[in-house]
Amino acid sequence: MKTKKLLAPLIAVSMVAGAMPISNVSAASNDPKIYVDLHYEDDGDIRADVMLENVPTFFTGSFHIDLSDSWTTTNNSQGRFFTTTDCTGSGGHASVHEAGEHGAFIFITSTDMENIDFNGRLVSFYVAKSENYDPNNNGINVVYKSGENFVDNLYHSAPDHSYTNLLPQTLETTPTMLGAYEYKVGDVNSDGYVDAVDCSMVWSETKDRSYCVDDIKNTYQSIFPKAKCAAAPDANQDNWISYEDGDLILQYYADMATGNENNTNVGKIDIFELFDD
Ligand SMILES: [Ca+2]
Ligand SMILES: [Ca+2]
Repeated sequence: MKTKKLLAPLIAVSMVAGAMPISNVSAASNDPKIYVDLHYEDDGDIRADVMLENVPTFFTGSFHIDLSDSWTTTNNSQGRFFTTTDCTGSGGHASVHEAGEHGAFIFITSTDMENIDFNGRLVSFYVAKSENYDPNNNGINVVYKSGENFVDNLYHSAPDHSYTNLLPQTLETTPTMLGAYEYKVGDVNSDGYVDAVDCSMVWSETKDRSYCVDDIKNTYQSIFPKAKCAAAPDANQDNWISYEDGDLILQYYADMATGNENNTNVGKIDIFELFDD
């Protein structure tokens, strides 16, 4: 009976849960950074979003991404290797090319040689686990490469048509991805189910306080000892573990048990990237 009473006001709460999950890269700093954000799509494809943050405007650029031995580039189930979206509207274009067995090469240009703000999701491509997949060594990072006929760069042009390469300084302030951890949203004890046990674990730890996922990314096991990562208890993926996340977990469990639809991200497989920042 108590449960029934409790569930009624939760419908309004669960409506916010469909929002795009925010990145777990620290937002505190204004340093320029380029990083990869991994997502499981509903059909099981793993999408790698190439993200730019606080990078000054530039007019052309190219850089390499090291997928580590754990990943290879692949086509998604619709046969697409990459998708370019966000920068297209601002007069820019980005493309992804295979670079060796465990690498990708990104090429970006403005269509009229003008400096453009490319921040946000630059481009996305698809990855698959390699036969050497190692969950403890699977970071995907931008690397600086140069060769006899090329050098990786992000070129900002000055009014006198001189160029500055922004890439070295950007990589200096970009955090390194140490690992990417698969988890089920809301599965706090990592038993594969999102149920009342997970709900009670969240409620018992959040009676008096909330936890920022970023703050406990290395120490979460002292609070949620069996969780696969700090983000697992964060049911609405707002970067905070709070009492409401327990509510959403219980709502999900109740919906599954009663055959109701649940449109939140709870129960979905996601990937938490651990950075060294
Ligand atoms: Ca569980
Ligand atoms: Ca939350």
